[in-house]
Amino acid sequence: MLKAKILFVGPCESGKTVLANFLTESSDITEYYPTQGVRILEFENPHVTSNNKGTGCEFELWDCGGDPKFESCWPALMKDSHGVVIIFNADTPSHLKEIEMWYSCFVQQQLLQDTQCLLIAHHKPGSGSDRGSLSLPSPLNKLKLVHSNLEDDPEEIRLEFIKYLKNIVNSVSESRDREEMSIIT
Ligand SMILES: Nc1nc2c(ncn2[C@@H]2O[C@H](COP(=O)(O)OP(=O)(O)OP(=O)(O)O)[C@@H](O)[C@H]2O)c(=O)[nH]1
Ligand SMILES: [Mg+2]
Repeated sequence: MLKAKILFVGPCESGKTVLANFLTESSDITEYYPTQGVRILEFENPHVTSNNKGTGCEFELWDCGGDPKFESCWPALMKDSHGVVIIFNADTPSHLKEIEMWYSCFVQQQLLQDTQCLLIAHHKPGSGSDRGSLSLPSPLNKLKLVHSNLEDDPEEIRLEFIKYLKNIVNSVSESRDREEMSIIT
């Protein structure tokens, strides 16, 4: 069975833990407890199988704490990751600056492809649900950006996340195929 490791990173209190729990059907929304370092959630998704063999994939979702005091843990978090999801609040101006740092550190320096990265603009209840005005600076504007609003349309982010998982599984299984080929040639 294929295995894939996916990180949830981004500024504090942006909704990483809430989304991680929702997408893995782990638990409901509670009051805010800052994630201390990391929390690892294991899950499988019946809609996501590796393309040619039809077998499933075991995912590890690493829900990382956004506080910079955990910076010394980052190398351990990034190691051998296959995907990075950056979660932020579009209505918090400081987040736009912060996500450039998360992208540079967790995607560019890890030499991950942009297709292995997903930006989620999370809309908390009561925050502006305006989507049109969000324009991201380069190089973030090349990335896939999706919106999540668990109150208005929870299925939208569920479906987008499944699409993203399928891309990740394809890239993991392609790199495994290449590895197999390189051994016999
Ligand atoms: N009702 C509701 N509350 C939300 C939603 N998203 C975030 N919140 C609230 O915002 C708080 C912070 O969200 P978290 O997901 O814990 O934030 P985080 O990004 O994991 O923060 P760190 O772990 O400190 O990096 C939650 O505890 C909720 O109270 C949402 O979609 N609906
Ligand atoms: Mg958290």
